[in-house]
Amino acid sequence: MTTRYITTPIYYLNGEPHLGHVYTTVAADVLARYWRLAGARVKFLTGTDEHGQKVAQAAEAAGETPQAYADKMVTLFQEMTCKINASYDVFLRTTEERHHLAAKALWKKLEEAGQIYQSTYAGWYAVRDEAYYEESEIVEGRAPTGAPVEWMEEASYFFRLSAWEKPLLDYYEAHPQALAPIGRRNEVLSFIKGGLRDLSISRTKFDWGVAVPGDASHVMYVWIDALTNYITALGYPNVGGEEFQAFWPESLHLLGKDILRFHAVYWPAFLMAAGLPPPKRIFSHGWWTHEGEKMSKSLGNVVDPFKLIDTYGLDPLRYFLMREVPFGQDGNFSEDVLIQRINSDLANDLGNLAQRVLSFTYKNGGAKIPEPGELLREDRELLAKAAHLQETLHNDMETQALQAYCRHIWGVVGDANRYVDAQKPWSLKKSSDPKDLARMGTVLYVLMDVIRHVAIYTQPLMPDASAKILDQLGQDARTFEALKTPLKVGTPLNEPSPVFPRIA
Ligand code: ME8
Repeated sequence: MTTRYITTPIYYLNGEPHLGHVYTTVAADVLARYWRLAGARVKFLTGTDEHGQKVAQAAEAAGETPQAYADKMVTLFQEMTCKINASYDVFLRTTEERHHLAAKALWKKLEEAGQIYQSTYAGWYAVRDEAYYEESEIVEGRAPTGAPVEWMEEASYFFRLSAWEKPLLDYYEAHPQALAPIGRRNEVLSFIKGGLRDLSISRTKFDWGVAVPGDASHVMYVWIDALTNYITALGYPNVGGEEFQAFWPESLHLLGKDILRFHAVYWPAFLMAAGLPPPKRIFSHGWWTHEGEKMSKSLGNVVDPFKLIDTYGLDPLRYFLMREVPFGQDGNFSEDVLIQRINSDLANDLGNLAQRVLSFTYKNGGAKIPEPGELLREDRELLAKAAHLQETLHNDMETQALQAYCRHIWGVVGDANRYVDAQKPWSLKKSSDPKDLARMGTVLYVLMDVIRHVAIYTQPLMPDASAKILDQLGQDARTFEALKTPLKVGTPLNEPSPVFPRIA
C-alpha cells in the first residue's frame, strides 16, 4: 500500500497562532486529504516546539513557569488546528516524555558515531530566530532577518557539521527531488558550497530544554530537539518498527523559507550522521506578507485567522490560501483580494454552476439524476476534460503544486459553465419536442457528472463545502476510486441550497 508522511513545522508557543501557521497546516492538510482519497495510508504530523530561550523568555514575561506557559499556549495551537479542520494524525509536543527519549537517543547515536565534541562557543545569537549568526552577517547589531542579536560565550557541545559538506552535496545531487522548489534548492546548495562550520548544539545559560545525556549542566540547542520531532512521531529510536519503516521513506516536510537551512542542512546531516536516510522531500513555501512585511508574531503585524474564518467561512479561506499564490512564492495578504476571489471563483463559478444545475434538475427533472441519451461531441469533450483531471491533479499533488491543483479544477468549472450557456437546458425545457426534452436529460446528466468530479476533487481543499455539494447530488461514494463507476441514473437528489454565498 502506498504510504505518505506529511509534516508541518512544530510551532513556537511564544505568541498566538496566525495566518502564517494556518497556511502551512492547511497545505499539509490538503495533501493529506488528497492522498487518503487516493487510497494511500497517510500520517499527518503537526505540533508545537515548546523548549528554548524564546519560549522561556515569553513565559518569564507572562510571569509563569515555562511548563505552565506551554500548557496554556498549546491549547491555542490545538484549537487552531481543529478550527481549520486539519485532519492530523499526531499532534506532538516537544515536552512529551516520548520526545525527550527520542531526542536523547538521537544525541547518543551521534555521540557514539564520534560526531559530537565539547568546546566553547563564542558568537552572535538571535533568540527571536533561535539561530547563530556569523560576524560577517551582522548589520548594525542585527541578524539578516532583522532580529536583535546578543553575544554568547559559553561551554557547548558541537556537532561536526563541517564533515557533512560533501555528503550533503552528493546526496542532493543524487536526489534532485529532495528539495523544492528549485530556487530554494539552489540557495541551499550554494550555502553548503560556501562551507559549513561545526554547530553548537547545547546551552548552559538556561535549563528549559531536553537535558544532554550524561551532562545535566547542558540542555540541547532547541533546533536539534525540535527537528527530532519528525522521527519521534514514528517511534524513534525504534527504527525497525512498522511505523518508521512504513512512513520515513515517504516523508515530506512542509515549511516556510525562514527555516529552510535548519531543515535542508542541519537535519539531513544529523540523520546521516546517525545512520538514517534524510527526509524524502522538503518543500519550502514562501511568506505571507502584510503591508509588505513578513507576518510574524515577533513583528506584531499578524492577520488573525479566526476573525477571517468567522467573517468569510473556513472553506473559502482555505481555498483562497491555496489558490491565490503559487506554492513556493510569497504573497501579500489583502482582505479585498480575498473577497474578490471568493466572489469570482466560489460564488460565481463553482457556486453558480452547482446551484443552477442542481436546482433546475430538482424542480424540473424529477429531483433525480436524469437518464442521458446519445452523447454528442461536445458532451464527450466535456466529460473527457473532467476524466482527464485525475492524471493532471495527481501530478500536481506529487509536486505540491497546490495552486495548479486549484487552477486545473477551475478550468473544468469554466468549461462546464460555458457548456451550460451553450446548451441552455432551460430553453430545452420549454420546447414541446420530445427530442429536446431527451436532450435536456443528457445535458443535465453530463453536467452532474462533471460536478461530481469537481466536488470529489475539491474535497481536500474545502471538505465541508464539497460534502454539501455531494450531498445535494446524492453521492455517497466520494473517493477517487468512486469516479471509475459511472454516475448512477435515477439517484435521488437532495434539496439544493447555495453553498458559497456572495460577499457584499
Ligand atoms: O520556526 N508566511 O516555529 P514558528 C507563511 N519552531 N508561513 C509562515 C509565516 C508567514 N508570514 N509565518 C510563519 C519555528 N509561517 C520552529 C519550527 S520545526 C522542527 C521547528 C509558518 O512558530 C511557516 O511554516 O516560528 C514557518 O516556517 C513556520 O510557520 C514558523 O513557525
